[in-house]
Amino acid sequence: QLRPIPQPPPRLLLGNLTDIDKEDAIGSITQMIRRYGEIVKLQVPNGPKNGRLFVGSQRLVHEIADQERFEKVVSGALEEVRSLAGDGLFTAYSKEESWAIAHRILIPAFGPLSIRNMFEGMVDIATQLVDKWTRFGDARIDVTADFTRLTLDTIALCTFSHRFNSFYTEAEPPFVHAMASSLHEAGVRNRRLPGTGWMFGKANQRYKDDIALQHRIADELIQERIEGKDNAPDDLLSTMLNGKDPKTGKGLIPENIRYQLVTFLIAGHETTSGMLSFLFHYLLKTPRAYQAIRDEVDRVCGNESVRYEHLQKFKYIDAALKETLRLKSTAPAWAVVPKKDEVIGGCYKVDKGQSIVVVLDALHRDPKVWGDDVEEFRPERMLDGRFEALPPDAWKPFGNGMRGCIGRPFAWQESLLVVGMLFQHFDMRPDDQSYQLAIKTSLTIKPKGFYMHVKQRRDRL
Ligand code: MNH
Repeated sequence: QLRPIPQPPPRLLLGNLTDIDKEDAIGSITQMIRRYGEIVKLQVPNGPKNGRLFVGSQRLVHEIADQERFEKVVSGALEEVRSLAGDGLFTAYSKEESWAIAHRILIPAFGPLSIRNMFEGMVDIATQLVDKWTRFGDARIDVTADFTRLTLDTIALCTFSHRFNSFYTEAEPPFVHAMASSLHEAGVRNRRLPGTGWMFGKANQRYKDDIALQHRIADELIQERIEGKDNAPDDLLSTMLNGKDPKTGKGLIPENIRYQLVTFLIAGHETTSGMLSFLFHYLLKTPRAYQAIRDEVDRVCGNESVRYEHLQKFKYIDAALKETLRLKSTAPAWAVVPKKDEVIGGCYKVDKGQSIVVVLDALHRDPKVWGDDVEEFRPERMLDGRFEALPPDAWKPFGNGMRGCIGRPFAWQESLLVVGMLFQHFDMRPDDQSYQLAIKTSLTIKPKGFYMHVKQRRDRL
C-alpha cells in the first residue's frame, strides 16, 4: 500500500523553485508540509533529479532518527559551506575518517567537566555586555547585534583563548565580517541555476577573498600557539594540537585543525545568539513568562552574583530556552539519507541516498504532540517532567545521534548564565509594541529588526 509523496506540480526546467520563498525558504516549506500533512517532495534545478523530501511529524522523524537505517548527509547549502569549513565536524561527510578521529578526540573536551571550567571565561564576556548596557543608562538595544558580540567573544575565549573584543568596536571584526559574508554567499550559490556561476565574477572573487581571510587568521592562531608552546593554556586548541585518537592513535593534521577552528566559530556563535534573541522576543511578548524568570533569578541568587551552582536551579529559564527552540530553532533543519532503499511511515518509498530534510518548524508544531496551542509561547510545557515525557524525537533542535550538536552543553551553560545576569541587572521592555517577528536567514535564522529597551534595575543594588 505504497502512496505517492505529495508534491506541488513542478514547472518545466524550474521544478518547484517558484514554490519556495527566496527570503524565507523554511517558512514556505513548513506551510507546504502542513498543507499536505507530514511530508512533501520538492525538485529544484540544481538539486537531485528524484527530488528532496521534507518531513515534519514526530512519527516520521522518530523513524528516520534510527542510525542503523539512516545517516547524516552533507548536501545543498551545507555542502557549499565546506569551502570554508572543510572536513570540520559539522560539514564532514559521514564516511570521512577525519570526522571519527576528531569526534573521539573532541568529545571529552565538550564534556561536563571541561564546560564547567569555561564558566569563568563566560562570566568575563557576559560582564562586558552588562557593563556596556549599564553605561548606556536607559537605552535602545540592537538585540541580535549585541548577542552576536557576546557569543562570538565567548566561544573564542573559551575554546582557544583568543579575544575578539567585539564590544569595543563599532564595526564587526574582519573575521566576523568575512564569515557572515561567505555564509550568505554559500546560501546564494546554492540557489543559482546550474551553469550560471561564471556570471557572478565579483561575488565569486569576494567569496574567495573572504574564505582566504578566515583561513589565514585561523592558521595564524594555530601558528602562534605552536610557537608559544611553553605557556600554552589548557584549552580546546591545545587538545586539538596534542590530542591522540584513543582508537587509531592518530592526531589531527594542521589543515583539519584550521577547519575545526572555523567550524567552532560558525557553529558556536550564530545559533546561540539567535536563540537568545528569539528568547527575549518571546519574553517581551509574554509578560507572565518574563515575570516568572525575574522572580526565579531573585529567588535563586538573592543578593549574590550568578555562580555556577545557581545554574541548575534556573528551571524556568531552562524551560523558556527549550520552548524558544521549539517555536524557532535557529538551525532550522538537518538532513539524513537512507543507507538502502526504504519505505518510511509504512507507505512512502525513499531511494537509497535520497535526502530527507527534517523541518524543525513543522516538527515542533506537530498537533498530535503539542496540542492545539502550538503557536503559543508556554514554557510550562517543558517543566515538571513534561519535557522528559514527550514522545521520542518530538523535539530535535540539536540534530540527531552521533552527528548531533557537540556544543549543546556549552550553549546551555552560556545562555543560563547570561539570562540570569541580565535579569539581575536590568528591566527590559519592548521598543515597538506592534513589532511582528520577521526572520533573517543566513545559514541560521535570527529575528530581523528586533530592538528592546533596557534600564538598570535600581531595586537590587
Ligand atoms: Mn551545534 C551540530 C544546533 C550550538 C558546534 N548543532 C549541530 C546540529 C544542530 C545544531 C541542529 C546538527 C546539524 C546536522 O545534523 O547537520 N548548535 C545548534 C543549536 C545551538 C548550537 C540550536 C545553540 C542554541 N553548536 C553550538 C555550539 C557549538 C556547536 C555552541 C560549539 C561550541 N554543532 C557544533 C558542531 C556540530 C554541531 C561541531 C557538528 C557535530 C558533528 O557532526 O560531529
